[in-house]
Amino acid sequence: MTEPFLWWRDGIIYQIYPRSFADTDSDGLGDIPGITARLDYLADLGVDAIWLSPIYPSPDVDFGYDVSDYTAIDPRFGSLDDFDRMVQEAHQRGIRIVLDLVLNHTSDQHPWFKASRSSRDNPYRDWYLWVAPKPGGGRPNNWQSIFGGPGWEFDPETGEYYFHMFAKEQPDLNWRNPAVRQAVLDVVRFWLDHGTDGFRLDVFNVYFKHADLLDNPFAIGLRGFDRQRHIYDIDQPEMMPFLAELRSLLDSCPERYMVGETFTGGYQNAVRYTGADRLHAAFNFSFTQARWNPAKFLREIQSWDRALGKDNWPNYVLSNHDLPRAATRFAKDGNDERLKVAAVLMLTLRGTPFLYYGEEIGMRDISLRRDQILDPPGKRYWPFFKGRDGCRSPMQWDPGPNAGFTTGQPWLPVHPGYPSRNVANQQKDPGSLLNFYRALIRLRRSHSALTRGDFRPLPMGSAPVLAYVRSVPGQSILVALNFSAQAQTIHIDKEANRPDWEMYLSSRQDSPASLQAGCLTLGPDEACLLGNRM
Ligand code: TEU
Repeated sequence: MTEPFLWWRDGIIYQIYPRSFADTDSDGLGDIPGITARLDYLADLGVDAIWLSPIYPSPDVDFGYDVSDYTAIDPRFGSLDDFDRMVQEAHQRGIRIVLDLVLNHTSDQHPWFKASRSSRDNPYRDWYLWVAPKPGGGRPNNWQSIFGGPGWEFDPETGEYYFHMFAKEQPDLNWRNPAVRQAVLDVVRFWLDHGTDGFRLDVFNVYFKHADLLDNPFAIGLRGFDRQRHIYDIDQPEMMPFLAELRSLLDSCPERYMVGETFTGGYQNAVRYTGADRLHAAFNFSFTQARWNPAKFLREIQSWDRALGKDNWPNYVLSNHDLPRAATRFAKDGNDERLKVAAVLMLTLRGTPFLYYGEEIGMRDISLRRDQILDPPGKRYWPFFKGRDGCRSPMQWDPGPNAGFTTGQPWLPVHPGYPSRNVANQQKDPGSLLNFYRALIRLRRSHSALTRGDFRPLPMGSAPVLAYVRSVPGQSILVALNFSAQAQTIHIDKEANRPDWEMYLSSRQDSPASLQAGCLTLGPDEACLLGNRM
């Protein structure tokens, strides 16, 4: 019996960075009514869920990742009523809502922290990590902030340090305090009650710190943060019972989902946090680091698959709000052909694909002058690291002013290439990346081999090609991806012996790959799918 469609396993999750998606009140920031207004676009594209980067009130030191109220909507994004309407409209279109929960730290403007810092005996004091200076007056230990410098900030008013893994305006919560854990579960319940289908947990494996606040040992690395082995400030065992508690809360409602952002560590680390009493998934960021080389992609796919085993479901990410976009990395020449190859890869592997807004039209990062940089680590580390603003520029909807994103002044510049690269233009062009995504997603939806099917890579020798077969009983799909700009002929004798392979989709509409006597000849940068209904 075929299993029914399960949105987070068989579907596609589309990440929206709300302040850059669509602005309806001309303040230059995207908002929730803007997202609601674009749900038809998303439904037409074929996504099954949207993950929204934080929409809670925030002083924006880290652009929403510093939350000052977990159970409200930032007024610049709209109201709770707007949120409820968006959820309802999304659900009517079969689109689920995933919210970003940033629970390792709050904003320093959160009432919890304001109370906590007000005096040593405030009842909220123990909600954060306050520690007295060492006898000589020094910091409690050597822990660092990922955004630069020591992780401890001295508060002269109360004479103690507090810890912050990110900016000093993002104090870390004290997860060992049961009141904090209870408050967090109440937040989750609040959003479940508002119809939220899932959560993305920001840096969840940083929540707990070692109780004795021991110094991290030395490691070789570039930045201060990388010059330590993070054995005492990350990945503490107390996380497991909490994940189980959170999971049982989610499981009390049908088809809820949580995906965690494992901060540092590869698949070994992700795997231990995934399972029936843990997360549904931990992000696989390996494609965000891979070079354009089919062997490297295959190695990552197989390592993750093997490590996750049969019981856990993989996922794939090419871009997000913290990293240069895939188009910037892989298609520097402005040509979208490689992006079609990347699209096929993402949408035909065994695993949940996460698409980042604008990926479907091949949006590239913007480049900013130093005085335009807004992102805290970008300001701190320029020119070695120019920050994360580049991948957060406004969505390019049409060729009109500000790409149709806002009638006001956009909070970040729109990419100068928008008059040609935008949704409206690509909708009209049958050969566009956007129309290719739409066709591919339709094909994926109508073929369970592409979601639930087995994954069997075909041996390619040294050819710069990745080819594999996905199959369920009665249906096989052969995917072939040419990672080079030259035509490639590959031998797929065993597969090709079947008589009725037919071309389902090729990224080269004009001259798709040809299959003759067990040889498949792919054009330059071609991605194609052949189907077989035996
Ligand atoms: O990201 C974790 C994180 O700090 C890295 O991805 C970081 O962006 C990178 O190393 C560059 O320094 C999450 C969020 O995705 C990110 O946007 C937030 O800034 C961060 O947590 C703090 O909430």
